[in-house]
Amino acid sequence: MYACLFHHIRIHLCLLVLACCMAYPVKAQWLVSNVQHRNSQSLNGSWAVIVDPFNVGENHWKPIWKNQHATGAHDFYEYAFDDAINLQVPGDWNSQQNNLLYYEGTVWYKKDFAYWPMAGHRSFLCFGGANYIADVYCNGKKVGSHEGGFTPFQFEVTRYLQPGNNEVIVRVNNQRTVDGIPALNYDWWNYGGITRDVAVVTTPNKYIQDYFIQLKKNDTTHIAGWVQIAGSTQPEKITIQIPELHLQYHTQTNSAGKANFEFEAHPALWAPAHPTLYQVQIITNTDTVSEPIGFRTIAVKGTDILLNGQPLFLRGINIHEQIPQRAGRAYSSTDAAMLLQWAQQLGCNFVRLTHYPHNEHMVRMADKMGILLWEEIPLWQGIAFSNPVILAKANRLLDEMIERDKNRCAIILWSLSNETTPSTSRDTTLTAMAAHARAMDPTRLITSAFNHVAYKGNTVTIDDSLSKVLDVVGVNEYIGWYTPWPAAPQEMIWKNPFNKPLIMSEFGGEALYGHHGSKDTAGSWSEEYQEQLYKDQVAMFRQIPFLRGTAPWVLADFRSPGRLQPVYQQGWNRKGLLSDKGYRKKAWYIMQQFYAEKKNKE
Ligand code: GCB
Repeated sequence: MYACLFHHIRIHLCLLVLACCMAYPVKAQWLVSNVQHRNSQSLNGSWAVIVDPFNVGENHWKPIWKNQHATGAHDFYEYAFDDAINLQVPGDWNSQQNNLLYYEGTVWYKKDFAYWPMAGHRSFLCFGGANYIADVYCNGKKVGSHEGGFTPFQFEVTRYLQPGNNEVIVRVNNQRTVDGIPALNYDWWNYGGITRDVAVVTTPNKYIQDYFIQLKKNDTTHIAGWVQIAGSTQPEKITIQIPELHLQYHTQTNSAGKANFEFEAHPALWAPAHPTLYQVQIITNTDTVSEPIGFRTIAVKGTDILLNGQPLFLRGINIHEQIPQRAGRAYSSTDAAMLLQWAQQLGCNFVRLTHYPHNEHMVRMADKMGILLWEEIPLWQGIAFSNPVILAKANRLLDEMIERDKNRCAIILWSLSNETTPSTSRDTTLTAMAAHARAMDPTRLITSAFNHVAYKGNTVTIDDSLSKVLDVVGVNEYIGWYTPWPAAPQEMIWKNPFNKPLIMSEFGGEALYGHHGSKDTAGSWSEEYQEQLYKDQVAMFRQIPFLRGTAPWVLADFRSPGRLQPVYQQGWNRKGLLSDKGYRKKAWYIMQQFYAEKKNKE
């Protein structure tokens, strides 16, 4: 009986520890930037998985992460990776197994790999992303945890790896939580799993950990930034080279391993029409890294957005990280090329990556293709702002997004949030986040998408007071869909007391591709209604003097569990300009024409 009681207490203790771990996961540190161009071994491919709906694998008296095998006659284990099913990584589990389509819970992943540690070197396990909480074990030891489904995380595993066979086990749990970011309810599929690339990166003991290399704010003739070396307290020589520009700059780190720099340079400026990238090399005595980097400035003047000092209109579109035809998460550079080519076919020079940082392929592809980006963290409606843990989590997500993408010239806007309801705790949190993002990256613009505007007769006033902490105001409006037209579109008047550029960051309505009906009835779910809505929106846009960009909601239909209309939606949000097979709806052509006109005026 005592044994039983003891076992019971032990289970409860384990559950308590588990609850604490899940509520306060260890902050994974940013250890290696530019993972794609390092000496690395990919762990992508087939991983063995155990689906654990009641999350018993951790508190089990023989935990799954130990991956033990029966030896004695009375020995047995109620799990086995050896006979388990496999899932592809990167990839969500929902689209790979029919019975996991709606699954929200724990899945254990295991990968075996051969690795030969090199003397005088360090090893890092680098995950591009796993939704939502990941606990990582290497050869039977816990190496760390991470919370957040859309940002990278890394752990040093030098002391855990051994020559020859190695094993990594990851528990991924995608249960929604009240203090999560995003929280309990959101309008996209809760794709779970190790959704992005995994690699082991090998570096020398003293290595180039991170760097920030961009044009100085408002200055097209100086490159400025910093390089951080890990593993050294002695001054280390650093060379920054851009061979194509015949540039070679030498400097030295301080006792904290950091070197700040600024030097003259005359690069061809990166812009959508000529997305020039230069191979930039950073060289120390022990390490070298290199990657393509573009140079441009971005600024705001009154209600204008200036790219390289020139005003521009952002011909945008919202994109979810989903391949509609596959009904699953996008994860590769081929996926990124397809989504961004669609955007270019629409006439876009700008994409809002909704509602979370997309995989790194997307951002690097935008650099190459010349597409400006808005990148945001998934602080989406319904966030528990009164809980102080939210600010800490949100700042950490901002860190992880900015750490990964700060050298990508395509990104011009960091977005803090989407459709948050004004309150004291919301205002304090977003204000602190804006300051945090600016301290991390003083070169880019800060924005947020708000939906609180005041309607009076034919006048719409931007009235979210938080607009004052932003550089560019984003407004999501669904006039013609969730909000009836208060007046004829061409008679609508927009007022902006903040004297800042406005991006209409969302607008649109639903239509089932191939379904035809009344252009006057929203409930017809018809292409004709959606087409008319876009005509009306465009008519209204022409009357807004401070409008500097538009981004329809959304490029393609996407899966969403809350879209329950059994005939027209069937679990899909149908606001796409493209169908779930990638076919163009009538509204596509309205936007395409508007963008062609805008482009002609450039
Ligand atoms: C919004 C949200 C977006 C939704 C969209 C909709 O305002 O920002 O995430 O998917 O509306 O379709 O309702």
